[in-house]
Amino acid sequence: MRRYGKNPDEDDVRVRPNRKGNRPRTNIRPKHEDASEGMVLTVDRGRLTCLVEDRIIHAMKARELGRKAAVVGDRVSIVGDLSGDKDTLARIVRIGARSSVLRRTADDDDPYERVVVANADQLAIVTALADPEPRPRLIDRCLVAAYDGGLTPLLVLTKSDLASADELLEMYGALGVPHVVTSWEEFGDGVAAGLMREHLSGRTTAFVGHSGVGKTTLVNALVPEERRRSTGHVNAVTGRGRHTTTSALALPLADEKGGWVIDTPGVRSFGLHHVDPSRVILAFPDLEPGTANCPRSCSHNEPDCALDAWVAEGHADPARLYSLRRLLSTRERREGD
Ligand SMILES: Nc1nc2c(ncn2[C@@H]2O[C@H](COP(=O)(O)OP(=O)(O)OP(=O)(O)O)[C@@H](O)[C@H]2O)c(=O)[nH]1
Ligand SMILES: [Mg+2]
Ligand SMILES: [Zn+2]
Repeated sequence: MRRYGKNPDEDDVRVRPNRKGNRPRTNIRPKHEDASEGMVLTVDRGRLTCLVEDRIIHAMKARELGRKAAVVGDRVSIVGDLSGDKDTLARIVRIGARSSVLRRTADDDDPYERVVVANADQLAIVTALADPEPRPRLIDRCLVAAYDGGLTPLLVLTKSDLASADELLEMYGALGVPHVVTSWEEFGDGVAAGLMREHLSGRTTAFVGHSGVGKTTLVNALVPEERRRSTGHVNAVTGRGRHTTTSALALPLADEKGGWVIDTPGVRSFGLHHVDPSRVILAFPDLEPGTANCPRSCSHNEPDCALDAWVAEGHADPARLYSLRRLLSTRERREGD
């Protein structure tokens, strides 16, 4: 407590806030009232491509944003040259509040989390039925990330021309995750495309999965070529000559209800360091009431968990608890298992 005010430093500390009052910090900064609103379509090493009205604009983050990164799907405020002309670079001065965030860490021990996509409402978890072989552990991890991030999962099983979907569908039946089984043959006559539109129209869907499962093939079938070209979509070619996606990209669906699909680069793993089990359980409204008697900070995957008794009393389907536990335990197992 200051009694005599002899210390000039201390005086300074006390006086300074009074002079400026309690106004929020944003009032001190430039207001950018003239800023335009846009959406981030892709990010490539600090360069962002944004959609402002119907123009594609190149932009970079303004310094005042500090460390906060804008990601694909972000709604942003942009100032500067918004002509979209070649060699122009506008500045992103604000990142809007996000309705959802899809996060991942490189692995489970890695405290550094990355936001992959913002404001998506659906996560399409893409798995090939063969080539590459399905990896249920990765599906489980993506499901957990979806539930944790507030996205509705959609299971997309591709390459049904190569193998049957029965086994996987049985495995995920109890979870009640909506699913689509596709192959490029079906895409040709529009059957799967129609099905996809049923799930995709009017929503923003991020496509994730292992490399080579067919995410880009699907997205390309869903978005007319001229729309893709207008966003300057480029795929890099890997050493083996295959096209692989190198950065996330949002593309507008040609649908009267609107909607976006977001293609992302293939992932080998989906680290879940950031996940909070209490958020995951919210995706299981039939089980959630049964956690009322759980010990504090219960992992719902331990001997004292009250869910066992709840299910034994007949309040919920045991297969649902089994599925929840399988998801929660993905964090305790190594990914390749
Ligand atoms: N047999 C079969 N092959 C397919 C099908 N869909 C895609 N492919 C092939 O699978 C390979 C990978 O497809 P992509 O769409 O590039 O896969 P991706 O998931 O985008 O891969 P990354 O960008 O590396 O993450 C390509 O050679 C496609 O031609 C399908 O339905 N059946
Ligand atoms: Mg791809
Ligand atoms: Zn519990």
